[in-house]
Amino acid sequence: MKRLLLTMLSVGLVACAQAQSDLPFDAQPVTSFDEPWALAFLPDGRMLVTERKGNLFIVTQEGQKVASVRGLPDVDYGGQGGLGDVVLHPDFEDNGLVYISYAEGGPGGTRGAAVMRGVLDLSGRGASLTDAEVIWRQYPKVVGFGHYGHRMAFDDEGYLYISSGDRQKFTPAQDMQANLGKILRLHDDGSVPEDNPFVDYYDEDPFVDDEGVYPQIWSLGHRNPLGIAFDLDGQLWNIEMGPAGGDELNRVVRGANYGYPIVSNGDHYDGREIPDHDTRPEFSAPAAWWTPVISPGHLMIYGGDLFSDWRGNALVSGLSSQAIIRIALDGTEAREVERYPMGARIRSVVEGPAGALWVLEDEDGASRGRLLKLTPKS
Ligand SMILES: [Ca+2]
Repeated sequence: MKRLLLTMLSVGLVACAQAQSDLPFDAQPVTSFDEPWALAFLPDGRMLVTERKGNLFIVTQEGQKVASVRGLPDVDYGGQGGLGDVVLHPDFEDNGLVYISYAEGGPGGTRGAAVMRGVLDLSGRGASLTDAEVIWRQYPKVVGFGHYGHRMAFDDEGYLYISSGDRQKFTPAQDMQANLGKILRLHDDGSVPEDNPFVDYYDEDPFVDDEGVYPQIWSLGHRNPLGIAFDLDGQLWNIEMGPAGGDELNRVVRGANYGYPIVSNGDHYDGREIPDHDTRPEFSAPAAWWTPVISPGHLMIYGGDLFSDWRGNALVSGLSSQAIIRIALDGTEAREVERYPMGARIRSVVEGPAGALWVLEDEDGASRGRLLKLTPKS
């Protein structure tokens, strides 16, 4: 409730400062979805769009849903769970590989995120995911419906990064025997690169064996990292929901520990204090943080020419803040420069062909799950 009140206050202030007519873009509604979550462009200019209940659509830029992709896994829909992210393999045009993330059920009412890849077969009627295989899973599976994280991004060398939330269990973010509350780095088939920072961790800790998930870990101490993206220099950033206050944008460094739940610039929802980052300099502090929160749903870095002033900026999708937040990145520094009120919870913003921005609204209350196309105001 505290978060809600603070957010309503901040939205009100922003809305007063900048009326809709002042937005630097036109927002054209294209179509709408049932609880959409992620969007990725195919080389032919069409889009893949996920819906949380388990649908993956192929959609034209005019908004026509030309196919619902078959061959998807059963997803554990509920709470924050369901079908999540979708990304293409960097060599998609040769291998047709598509990666999806989703929540799956386990024994005893447990759940966890998983990543499946398969070949997108567009040759027949409709579309299907063939030769599908699960290449990664959250470990351990736990009860509860929140903080899956499960965003994905490939770097220029073809390594796959996965953000993994703490599943609202706090301590796993610091537990090297769990891959919760981490960012993982994998080969495209889910295997572990030998140069990952913690592959030899069992030499350092007598209480772990050499069968654990720690070789996957690239960075730790994350809460619910809902966006990961590489900037134009190839540096990885992540955005994550803080607890009551303290949403974070982190410059993600190999082997770094971002301190959650030991430190946070927010505090627990029940009012208990979490020491701020500046009390424990051994943990990496965020490059930018927000109280009142913005409730980030996704992160992208703009690389296009259409919004030419925004090149190299980060764009954060704001859920409770109902805004797109533009952030200037400068080496290790990050600074919010502008906030665009959208009048709906924003789940994802993606750069499309020719530099237009494609926005997925969340579907919750007055937010209607629309797909919008943003172009500079003419
Ligand atoms: Ca704090």
